[in-house]
Amino acid sequence: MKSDVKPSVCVVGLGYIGLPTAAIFARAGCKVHGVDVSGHVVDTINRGEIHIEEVDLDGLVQGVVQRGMLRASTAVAAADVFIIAVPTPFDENHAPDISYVLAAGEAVAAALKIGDCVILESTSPVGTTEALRDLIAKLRPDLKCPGLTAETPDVSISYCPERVLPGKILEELTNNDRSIGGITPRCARKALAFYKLFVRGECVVTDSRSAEMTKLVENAYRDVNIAFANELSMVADAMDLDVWEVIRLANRHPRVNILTPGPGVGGHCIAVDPWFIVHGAPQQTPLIRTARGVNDGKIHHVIAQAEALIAANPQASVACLGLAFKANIDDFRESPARLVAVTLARKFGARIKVVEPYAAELPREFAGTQAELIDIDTALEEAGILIVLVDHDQFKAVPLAERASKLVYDTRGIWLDQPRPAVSAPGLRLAG
Ligand code: SAJ
Repeated sequence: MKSDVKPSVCVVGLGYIGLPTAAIFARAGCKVHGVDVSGHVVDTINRGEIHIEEVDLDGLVQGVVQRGMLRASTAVAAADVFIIAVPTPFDENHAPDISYVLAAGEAVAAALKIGDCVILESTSPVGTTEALRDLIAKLRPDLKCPGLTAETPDVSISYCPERVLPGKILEELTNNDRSIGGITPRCARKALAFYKLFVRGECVVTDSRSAEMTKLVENAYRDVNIAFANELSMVADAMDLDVWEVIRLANRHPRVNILTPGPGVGGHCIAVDPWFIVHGAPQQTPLIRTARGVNDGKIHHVIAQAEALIAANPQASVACLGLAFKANIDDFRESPARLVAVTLARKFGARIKVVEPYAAELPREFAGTQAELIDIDTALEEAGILIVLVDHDQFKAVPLAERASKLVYDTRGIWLDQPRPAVSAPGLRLAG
C-alpha cells in the first residue's frame, strides 16, 4: 500500500457491522466494493439507502454512494484489502458455525492477487483465521500464504474484531481501540497500516488467536457480570429485598460496580459469543456456562412473576412496555422482552397490550394472540398493570403521578420512585 494512495477495499457482508464499516472506509477516501448475498440489500445500498437502522448511517451511506465511493453487488471484486464481516451463528448444540466465513473466504480467494490483505472481522472461534488461511492456501496454490512459507508471503491474513455498540456504531468504529491479530507479525503490520486510515483509537497488534479470544472474552465478561446482577435480582425476590437499593448501596464501594438486572440478555453477541469459549474448552468453563444459564433463566423468572401478577389481578388490563433487546434501539431480534411479551399474550390473550415506540406493528409471532400495539399514553390511561421490559427513554420519562396508581413490575429499575406494591399473590415479589 503506498501511503499517498488509498487502498481499494472489498467488504464481504453488508449487515450491522459490514455496512457501517464499508461506509466509513469510503468516507476515509477508499473506493469500496460491498458484497452481500441478498439482492435486496445490494439494490437498497446502490440507491443510497439502508436496510438497517443505525444512528446517522443513512446520511453517510447516501453521501458515499452519491460520490461513487461505495458500490454494492452480489459478487466479490478485485481489491487491495478484503474485509470479511459475515455472521457466525451457533447450531442447536451451541457449536459455532463458521460456514459463512469459509464461503466468503472461498469467494475472496478467487479474487486475490499478490500484495493483497485479507482481514476477518466476524466474531469467530479461536483458530478460524488460520482455517481461513488454510482454505486460501488450498484454493490458491499459486500464492505463498503466511505461516506456511519460509519466504515472504504473497498475501497477508489477519483477524480484527469490531467492538461497537449498536446505536453508537459509527462513533465507536472510529474511536474505540482495536486489537489487530496477524497470522504473522508482518500480517498484523499490514492490517495496522490499513486501520490507521480511519481509526482514531489505539490499534494494538497481536497474533490472530489472541485477537479471536479477546473478542469472545469481552462479551463473556459482560455476560458473567450481567448474570451476577440477574442472580442478585432473583435472590432479592426470594428474600423480599429491593435489588435496586442493594446494588445502589454496594456500588458505593470504590471497587464494586454491579451491572443492572433486566429481563435477560438479548442481542446477537453477548448471548452467543460465550458459547464459543465453552465449546472450545468445555471442561474449563463452568462459570461462563452457568452465567449463560442464569441469564436465560432470568427470562423465565420474569415470565413467572408477570404471570402471577396478572393472574392475581384478573380485572386489570396489562401493558408490556418494550420489545427491543435494549434501550432506544429498534432491534427486536433475540430479545428477552419480546419473548416475555409474546408468552404473556399467548396465555392472557386480549388483556395484553404492547407499547413499543420503535415498532410500526407487532412482530409476526404475535399473530393470533389478540395482543395489540398501543402507545404509551393509551397504556397510562387504560392499563392497570405495567410490565417494564425495556428501559427506553420514552418510558423513563413517565412521571410518578401518571403511574402511582398502577401495579408495576419494573424489570429494568427505571422507576425507582414507584411505591412497592403490597404483595398481591402468594410468593410474588416485584423487586426486579
Ligand atoms: N444488559 C443488562 N444489564 C446491563 C447491561 C446490559 O441486562 O447492565 C442487557 C441488555 O439489555 C441487552 C444485553 O444485555 O439485552 C446486551 O446489551 P449490551 O448493551 O451489553 O451489548 P450489545 O449486545 O449491544 O453489544 C455488545 C458489546 N460488548 C460489550 O460491551 C463487551 C459491544 O461492545 C460489542 O461490539 C457487541 O456486543 C458485539 O458486536 O459483540
